[in-house]
Order: sequence, then C-alpha cells, then structure tokens
Amino acid sequence: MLKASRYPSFRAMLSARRANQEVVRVAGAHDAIGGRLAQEAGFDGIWASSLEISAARCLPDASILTMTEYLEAAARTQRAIGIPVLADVDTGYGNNLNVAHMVHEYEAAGITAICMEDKQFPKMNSFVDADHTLQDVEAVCSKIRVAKNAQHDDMFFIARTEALIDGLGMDEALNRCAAYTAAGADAVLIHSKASTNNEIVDFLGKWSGRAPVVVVPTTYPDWHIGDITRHGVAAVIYANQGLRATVTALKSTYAAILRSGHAADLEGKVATVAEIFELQRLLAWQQLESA
Ligand code: SPV
Ligand code: MG
Repeated sequence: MLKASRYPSFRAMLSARRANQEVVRVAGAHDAIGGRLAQEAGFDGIWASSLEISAARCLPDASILTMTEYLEAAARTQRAIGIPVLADVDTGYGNNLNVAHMVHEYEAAGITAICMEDKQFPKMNSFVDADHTLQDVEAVCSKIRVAKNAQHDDMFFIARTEALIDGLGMDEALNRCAAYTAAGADAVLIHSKASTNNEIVDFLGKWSGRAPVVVVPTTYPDWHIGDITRHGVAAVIYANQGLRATVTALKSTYAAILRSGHAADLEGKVATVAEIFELQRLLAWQQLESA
C-alpha cells in the first residue's frame, strides 16, 4: 500500500551511523525526484540546499526566496523519501522571532534537522566574492537558544560558522563553535572555500570531538570518504554536485536534439520513460484504483 513518508529522524540516523563509526553521507537536492534518486543511490540524508533551491528558480542564493518557499521545497522532498532531510535554513530568516516561527513550521512539516549559519541577513552564497560579515556571536547564540526552546520534537540543530569564509581565522571559528554548542547546538558545520582540506583538518584537530562536526567538501572535492571518517567527521554534505550534474546533462541533451534534428541518438543515454514511471511509483498509485 502506498503510504506517505513517516519523517525519519536525522538524530537517530546519525547516532546509528556513529555507533558503527561511519560518517553520514548527505546529498544536495532541490526537489523530490533528486531526493529519491540520492536515496536510491545509497545516501543517508538529503541537504535541502539554499543554493540548489534558489538556482532551480534561476535566482541567486542571496536570501531572496522566503522561508515558506525554502520550506515547501524541503518538505516536498521529505514527503517523497525515507531518509531524513537536513534543511539549510540560511540565517534563520530574520531575528529571534523569525527563528522560533521557523522551527515551528519546519517541525510541523516533518523536517527533523536544520542547519543555521552565522552570517548577517541578507546573506550571499559563500562562494561568491562578496561581503560575508558575520552576526555578533551573542546574537547567534540567542537565536540558537530560541530555536532549541521552540522545538516540540527532537529537531537536530546544526550551527554553521562562516568564520573561515569571512577570513576571520581559526581561533574565531573555534570560539564561535564552542559558543554555539554551549548555547544548545547539537553539532557544528565548519565551512571553507579553500582548495585543500588543510584548514578543516586543522579545525578538527583543535576541536577534538567536543561536538559532532559536519563538512562540505565543495572546493576540496578530492577528500576521500575513508579519510573523512578517520578524522572523526560526523556528516559530509555533497551540497551541489547533483544540481551541477543536472545542468551538464540538460545542456548536452538539448543541444544534441537541435544539432541532429531528432532525439534518436539519445536513446540508451537517457533514462527510459519506464524508469520515470518507477520513480513516480506509478504501479502503486494504479493499484489504488482497485483497492
Ligand atoms: C548550499 O548548498 O546552499 C550551502 C552550501 O549552503 S554552500 O553553497 O557552499 O554555501
Ligand atoms: Mg545554503
């Protein structure tokens, strides 16, 4: 029988993986079909990426979409899959009041993990050459306390520092992560735009396991999962490779049709219509007619 997803717990999944000394592997997606494909590939969770969700609407990742629009995208994905969505909630969409409302709304939609960053609102994507000024540390801690008090269920809260993105140095990154966990964050995300993992490895050594650490190896993509695991990372987010692969595939597919004047050359290279039906769980839906 076709059932709606039961909103799997990110915290329970992470605990199970850590008990086995495994790192949680999370893939970025902006819609349900991307989430389902990542789950079928074997990922543990889905990153409802602000970059992907904005880009899917041809908009910059710059606090332009509203909380409701980000939530709708995350919730649609969560409803379609059996692994937890980790929602990228940018800066929390405003002040303490907005953060409390955000937690209520995300929980009500069945999202069991959120990640909030410490940049000022409005923020700009971390890889853009732009102003990445951080909010005052105490203001971020206040938002974290509000978020943790606002939750009814067991929302897993990841505090993300952009200290290295903003060029503030390792001590600032460490101090902020310590303050955020003292304020109640369940884990920290240390972001970097360096082309090697050196500063992340440095951070991990100095942090020495005070709380679970999440990493996003976008600009240092050659960091192998085995070594990530050995360094004690709790979760790794492959934040935007799915979107970038989609762009490459669509560009070459559309160009090929126009170049050849037909679509025959694509057969065997693109998914069959039957595969699309399978992703839609069409058979289960059709069985409803005779239930
Ligand atoms: C996202 O995927 O939206 C992120 C990660 O926040 S990054 O694009 O690296 O900022
Ligand atoms: Mg983002």
